[in-house]
Amino acid sequence: MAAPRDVTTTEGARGTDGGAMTLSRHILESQRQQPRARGELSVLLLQLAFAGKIFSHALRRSALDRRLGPTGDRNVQGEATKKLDVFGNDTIVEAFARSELVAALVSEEMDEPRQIACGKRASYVLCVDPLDGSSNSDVNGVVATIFGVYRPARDVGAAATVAHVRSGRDQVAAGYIMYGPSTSFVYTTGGGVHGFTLDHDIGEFLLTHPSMQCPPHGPYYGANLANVQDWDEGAQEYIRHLTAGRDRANSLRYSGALVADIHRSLLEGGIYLYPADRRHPGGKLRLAYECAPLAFVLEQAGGAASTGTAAVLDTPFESIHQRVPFAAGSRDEVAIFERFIRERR
Ligand code: AFP
Repeated sequence: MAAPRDVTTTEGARGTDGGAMTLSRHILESQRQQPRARGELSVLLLQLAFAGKIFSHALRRSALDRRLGPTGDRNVQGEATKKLDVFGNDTIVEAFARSELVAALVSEEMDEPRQIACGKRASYVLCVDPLDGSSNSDVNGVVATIFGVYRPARDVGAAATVAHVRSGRDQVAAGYIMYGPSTSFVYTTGGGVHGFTLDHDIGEFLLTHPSMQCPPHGPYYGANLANVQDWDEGAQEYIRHLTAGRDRANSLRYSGALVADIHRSLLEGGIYLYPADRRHPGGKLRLAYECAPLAFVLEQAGGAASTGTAAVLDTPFESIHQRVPFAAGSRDEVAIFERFIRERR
């Protein structure tokens, strides 16, 4: 789906007719280029943006409204759940519970897919990580919502089901909402990657990063180096390659929020790594709602995302909380990482 013609002028984002390029306008202009589109995906994306505005507002007030800290429970991953994890998940569920836009909702915070009663004939399955980087939420760090919109194969008239999602290639849209100094909405529907910034004064996401391109290589790498001794040899060799000699210009940037580190690579080049380790023999990050959506965004921006041995988007789905090793960012950096893995297997 080709992106609508848009330009970013000095006074901000404008359409070619000089009007402000809002997310709504951008999505609808993209839809017009799809003659068979019925508008459901457009409304689904705008509903995600609405949930992002709600969450952005709550995050900014979280300390004031006593929303910080743990709930005392653990999620299906066995991870301690934060109050903001629950709020983020509830916000997404509430945004889609009475809509006919999705047939099922998959979330990091829910053991099983949530079937949406009104979505019996919906074409899409929505997979989300409502709060990526929750370990940052109590320390005013960057967090994000990651989303992947899947259109699984299905019988005519039947509801789309998670069971029929084959891989990340079944996505028709993906992106993230990053809650940092500003709130960004970055998405793709297969026609490039486009970034919007929330103007809190008017409550609109405005185009600030049209047609984002991931540099083929870059100076930054992000990884939890406390685990490096548990990585396989190829991954360890790659880190030694990155840090060998003083003339290397590589700099470590690891924020604790996958999206923040990927967003940096998307804009300035670099690589993010979470290889398998002793605590996570199959990798830590989840395929359906973390790695595959970000892989779609990166590939659409000219970047790459790999498990180390295969493209993330080609990795078959086996379960909704399936984990994979993850190396993603600039395509040249990912290719070098894959070469180290291949040569030392
Ligand atoms: P949380 O959402 O539980 O904080 O996990 C965040 C994350 O999935 C990803 O966003 C980070 O890059 C990575 O895990 C951090 O993992 P480590 O704490 O093991 O480095």
